[in-house]
Amino acid sequence: MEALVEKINNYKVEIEKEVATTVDAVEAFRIKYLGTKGLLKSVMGEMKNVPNENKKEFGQVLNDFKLFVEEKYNTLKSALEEQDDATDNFDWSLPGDPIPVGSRHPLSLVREKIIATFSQLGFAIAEGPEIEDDWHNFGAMNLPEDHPARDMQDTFYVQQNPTWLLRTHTSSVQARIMETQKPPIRVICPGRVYRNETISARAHCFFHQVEGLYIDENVSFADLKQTLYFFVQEMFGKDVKVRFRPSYFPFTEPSAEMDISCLICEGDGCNVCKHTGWVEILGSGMVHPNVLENFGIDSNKYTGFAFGMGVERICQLKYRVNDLRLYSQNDVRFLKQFTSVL
Ligand code: 2NM
Repeated sequence: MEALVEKINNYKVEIEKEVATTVDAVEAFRIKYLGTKGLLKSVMGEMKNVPNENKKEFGQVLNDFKLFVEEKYNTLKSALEEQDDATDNFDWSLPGDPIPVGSRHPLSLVREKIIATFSQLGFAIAEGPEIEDDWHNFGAMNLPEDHPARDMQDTFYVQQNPTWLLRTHTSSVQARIMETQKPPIRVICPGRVYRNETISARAHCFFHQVEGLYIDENVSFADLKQTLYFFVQEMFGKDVKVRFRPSYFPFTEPSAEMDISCLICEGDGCNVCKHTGWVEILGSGMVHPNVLENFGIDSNKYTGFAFGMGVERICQLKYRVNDLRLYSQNDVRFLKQFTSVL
């Protein structure tokens, strides 16, 4: 027992003198003293040769020794790390870690392009609340009380207060503009809108719109056509053709839907245009006199045109995105494909 303790003390003196200034040397120290076949293990093995009455005392000596070796190892290791920081084992000529730049969301790109185009024509940009009341979303827009869009099946109502709803179009923003401003009014309203639909490739419970409104004296259907023609040329190029088809909206009279010549088959007929050579891109019309009068705008003095388009729809035609769900799934493999300039 005495001899063993002395041997351990000698080891301590030896170990204290050890130096290790490289990663390899520190690792060699660990293997030599703390490894599975190292000195500590073999000294521990001496326990079986110690008489029972001394086992407790020797146990303490062993424990001290173990702590001593571990402490020495930690000291060597942290000295090495400090030295590493200070002396530059680092190869500064290595290339840097690339920082991913990211890219704009395709809907943002298209929305910004729409905004930029109408800005050129002097349209202001307005935003408004996504939670609306019946008046701004429906009543002021000339929708009768029994219009199916007002149905719970089609519109999300706020449970705590069913006089509130999630806007179904951004016309509600235009309602707020007409409420607070006098003609001339020239504004576009981008924003998210909500409709109660079962989610699929072709429908979602929300989508994005840009609606436009222009009210002044002598605003005509010709102004509407030329404005929207300018827009599609900016968005899809000078070669695109347009056509207007009569349609119906409660808030416009007359109303028209605008088609553009199919960019995918150039009019020859394909799946996207359902072999008609034309694809629908937006709805429009002359603002209904009832809508103007709802805001105290004299419909004998003023006329206006309005239009509404789905950003997803434009994006689908521009980028051939065939599943609406891709826009909100945040899959980087999808998102990173879009260039940041439109
Ligand atoms: C559309 C189609 C046609 C529209 C009308 C108005 C307002 F405020 F003047 F009444 N805002 N937006 C409108 C007209 C929207 O979306 C397909």
